[in-house]
Amino acid sequence: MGCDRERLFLAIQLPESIRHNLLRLREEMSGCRWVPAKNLHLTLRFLGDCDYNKRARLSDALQSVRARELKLGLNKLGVFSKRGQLSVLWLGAEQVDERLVDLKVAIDEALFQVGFDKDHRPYKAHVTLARLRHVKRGDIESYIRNKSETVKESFPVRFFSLMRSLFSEGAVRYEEVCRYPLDG
Ligand code: 2AM
Repeated sequence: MGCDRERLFLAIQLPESIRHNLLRLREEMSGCRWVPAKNLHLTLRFLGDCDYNKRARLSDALQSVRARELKLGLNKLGVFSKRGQLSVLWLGAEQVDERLVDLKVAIDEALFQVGFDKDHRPYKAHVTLARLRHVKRGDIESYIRNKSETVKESFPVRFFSLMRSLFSEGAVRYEEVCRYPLDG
């Protein structure tokens, strides 16, 4: 392996059936860019550009993570804003499974042990559905009102994934590098 850098993150991937179900949440909305279905995931930890050394430490740490299988509910829509501007339409859980929090804590602790910084941002478990840079607030508010009752997905999570983010031909693509099983 060379010394090249890779942009990495840890995520729970959504099963194909859920990604398929979520397609019905899409509708034309001026200024809204929907995330391609195959890219939908829930980030556990963004790692950024990692060189060979960092990847080796990462791999050791992730092998040591112990956490239980969990159930991921996806039943709540919301938006994030940045500096007063809408940025993201997200799908998350009304009530987050405690085991998801335990998994996040176990990952952060294992990474800290091998020299990664603490994750300073408060963790908000979510799946990014769309980028909203040019959407009117009223449009997204009425979209959320209309759709909220229709999202009731949930699925068992038996592993988490180390993902690589690639950019080519003007598009972002995610590739699974490795899977880490959770305890049953
Ligand atoms: P987002 O979807 O909410 O933007 C891969 O880029 C994943 O890592 C995305 O799910 C992204 O979250 C998340 N992520 C977290 N922090 C990031 C950052 N500083 N830069 C890019 N992506 C980040």
